[in-house]
Amino acid sequence: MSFDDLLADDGRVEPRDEMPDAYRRTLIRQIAQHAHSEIIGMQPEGNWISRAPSLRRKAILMAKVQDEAGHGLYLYAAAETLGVERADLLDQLHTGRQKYSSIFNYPTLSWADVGAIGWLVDGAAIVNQVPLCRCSYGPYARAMVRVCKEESFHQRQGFEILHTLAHGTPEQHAMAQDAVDRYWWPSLMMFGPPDDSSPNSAQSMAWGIKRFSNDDLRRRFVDMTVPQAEILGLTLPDPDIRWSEERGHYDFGPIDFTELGEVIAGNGPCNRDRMAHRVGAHEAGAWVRDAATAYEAKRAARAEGAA
Ligand code: BYC
Repeated sequence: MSFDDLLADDGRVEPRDEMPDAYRRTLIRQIAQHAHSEIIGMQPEGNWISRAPSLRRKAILMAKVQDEAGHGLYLYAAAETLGVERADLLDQLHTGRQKYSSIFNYPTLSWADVGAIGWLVDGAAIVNQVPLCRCSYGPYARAMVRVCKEESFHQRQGFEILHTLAHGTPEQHAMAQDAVDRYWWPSLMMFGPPDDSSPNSAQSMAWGIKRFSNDDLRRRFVDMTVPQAEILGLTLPDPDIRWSEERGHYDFGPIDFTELGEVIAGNGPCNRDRMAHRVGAHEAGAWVRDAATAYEAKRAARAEGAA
């Protein structure tokens, strides 16, 4: 079946199928940036592993951060089915030629931030990623199924942390509120620029890579989150949020997209630290990659000798 027929039939494009170069390039860009976001996303939460308030919290957080590494792994593997090398993708991340999500350039100042990331950031990730389970490219769509299951656990652990704090002492409640105040707007920015200034959306939707626009997903996230904030007993830092009977959605106030532009351009609060840490970790891990390569060469030589 031709590429166009396959898309018209809502079929899945597989690695060996013919596909336009621009489709391949768009997928490599999006999947690689998604993978980079997963591994950079380990840093803000990793910051709290040693200071989590109990052994139980520590074990849960370690498992979550480890899950993010796994998500990066599935996604780099999905990108590799398009004919690129993981080492090249990492090089593009390290040299600033590929992006990662803006959200991971904000600091985690208190334990409540771990809760806010789980509730809001993983919540936004789920809203963005559930439709990607139906993405037209098979390996990406299949990777997303497992990622979404794990993200939904992450979102609940964040909600539970915030619920505990919000129902604790006045100081704990204030800490939870402060985290939500700082993470709310950056979470809305995760969905990308508004539709009328999103250069990639129209083509990505025509190809069935994106199933919904940035603004549609952002609206869906707000609709899902407002009632949850009420259950938590926390206030979202937007006085304009109110239910619109007419639209059947919550209205919300204007988003400062100049901030998103600045963060994407490398000028967010933590961009430099995140990249320095990432590049440092990569360099420190060189001996592991060398050892794995040497071991594989030895194993292959042995197998050849035995044959
Ligand atoms: N941050 O035309 P647009 C996670 C870029 S992982 C940075 O709308 P597109 C998690 C965009 O790349 C979260 N850059 O683009 C992990 C484009 O630049 P390029 C990551 C952004 O691709 C660990 C330009 O702006 N999720 O949740 O159609 C722990 C114009 O934008 C951002 C994914 O990657 C941003 N926020 O739509 C916890 C999901 N927004 O590439 C949680 C998959 C836009 O042309 N990706 N840009 O140089 C997507 O769904 C889409 O790529 C986006 C952007 C909706 C993000």
